[in-house]
Amino acid sequence: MSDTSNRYDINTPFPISLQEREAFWRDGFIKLKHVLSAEAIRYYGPEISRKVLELNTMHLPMSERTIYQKAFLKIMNLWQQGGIIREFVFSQRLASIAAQLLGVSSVRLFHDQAFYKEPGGGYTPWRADGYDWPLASDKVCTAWIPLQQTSLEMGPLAFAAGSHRFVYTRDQGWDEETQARIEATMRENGFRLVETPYDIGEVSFHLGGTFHYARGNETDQIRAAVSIIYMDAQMRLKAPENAYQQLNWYTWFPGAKIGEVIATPLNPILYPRED
Ligand SMILES: O=C(O)CCC(=O)C(=O)O
Repeated sequence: MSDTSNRYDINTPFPISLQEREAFWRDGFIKLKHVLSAEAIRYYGPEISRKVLELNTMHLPMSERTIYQKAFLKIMNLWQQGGIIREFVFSQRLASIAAQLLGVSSVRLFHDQAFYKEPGGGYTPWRADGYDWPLASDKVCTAWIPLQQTSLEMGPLAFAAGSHRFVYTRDQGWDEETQARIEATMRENGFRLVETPYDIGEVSFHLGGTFHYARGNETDQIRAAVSIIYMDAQMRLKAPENAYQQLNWYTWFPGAKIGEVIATPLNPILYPRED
């Protein structure tokens, strides 16, 4: 383990209480303050941002982009860049929180993604990612880690509390009319919208089935965030039920076999650390 991860305290335990675990499974998400220190964000954040902007291939003006392209710049599996970015994604503290919330003894990496919402960037459409994942159980969660204090005006990740067990169609459009319809459906089914700012170092964790969205970035500052998706280390691949699941199998689990534990080189065990 490198010295810098110890210096910035991203590997020490962060105990989750029974109440927090119950709230996570009741609401489908939880927001936790003080998971990372401001120093850690200030140390890892600029290097992640440098890499995201270096790897970004989206240079169209906002007015010429699709709704999805307006929402964010997206770079995937940043951990493969190595160095301190890998160190960040491999944080023991974050992975152990995921394991505690999921109630499993060990978690693997599913994948990571950077979501950079530019100034004037549009809304992140409502979605529940689990529809696209060929996973045999619900023991999978996403840590959403903003790399600055994130006000409402910047577009913090927001959740429909309790929506993780709601069965809905995956094939929703991304236009504003559809967004309003999904939001109304969430409301009608009693799923409270939780849309609140994030303090520096605050991190949310949500289940694959939880509906979430983010409003557009009305500020002149970029809203930088990294998602790390963790799954039970014993997670098995299920037979894909749609084209998205098929694509995600080939992208994130190349070579994994249906019915077997997903353990490709792209899915290292993150907690407990093996080396
Ligand atoms: O950062 C965003 O706007 C979207 C993030 C997201 O959808 C996720 O982490 O699952």
